[in-house]
Amino acid sequence: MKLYYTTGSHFARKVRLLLAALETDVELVDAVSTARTEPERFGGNPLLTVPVLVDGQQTVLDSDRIAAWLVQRFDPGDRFRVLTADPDRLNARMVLNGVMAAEVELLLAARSGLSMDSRRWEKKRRVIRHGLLWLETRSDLFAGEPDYLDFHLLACWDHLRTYGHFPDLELPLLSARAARLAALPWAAASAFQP
Ligand SMILES: N[C@@H](CCC(=O)N[C@@H](CS)C(=O)NCC(=O)O)C(=O)O
Repeated sequence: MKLYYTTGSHFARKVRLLLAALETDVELVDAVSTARTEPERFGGNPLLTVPVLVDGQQTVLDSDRIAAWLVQRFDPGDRFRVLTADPDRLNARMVLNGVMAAEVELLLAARSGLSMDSRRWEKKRRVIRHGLLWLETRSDLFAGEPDYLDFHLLACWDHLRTYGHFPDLELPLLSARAARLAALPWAAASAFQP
């Protein structure tokens, strides 16, 4: 089984955290730069994004679909609630995915040499801000044993901190949860390497 990823990808990190939690090995294939434009770099993904899982003859695109695939194969009891249908947990995942996507746009726009003062980028910065504030008011969702929603939080949180997009906000409840997650023994292996 191969996972196409980059060391800086937070969408890939969610999957790597799940793999670590499931104690499941995978061969990591580093796409190196998401600026590349050959699908082969991305496990054949025509959308030119990571993560991509190749499991035998089966290719699985998109982090959450990869997570669902892994759980169906390796964790039928779904210990990390990947397959939950709870609308509040799914909304929170959606918001974390949206915050991560907004940050990708900011990072890649800056790396592409685009002017960063356009209203479009200001909106992306607002998405990050509003998203984190929205999550802080729902921090009761982040409680008990860590699950796949927490993997979203850790991947998103660390990435914003590492790449300098963390907004100037007080988020004490999320912050405490993120610190607890970062201390998990298997979290360090997938830490970002900017
Ligand atoms: N919905 C996708 C998003 C994947 C994604 O945007 N990955 C980023 C890296 S974190 C990427 O490869 N971006 C390349 C690009 O947008 O050109 C998922 O969950 O896997």
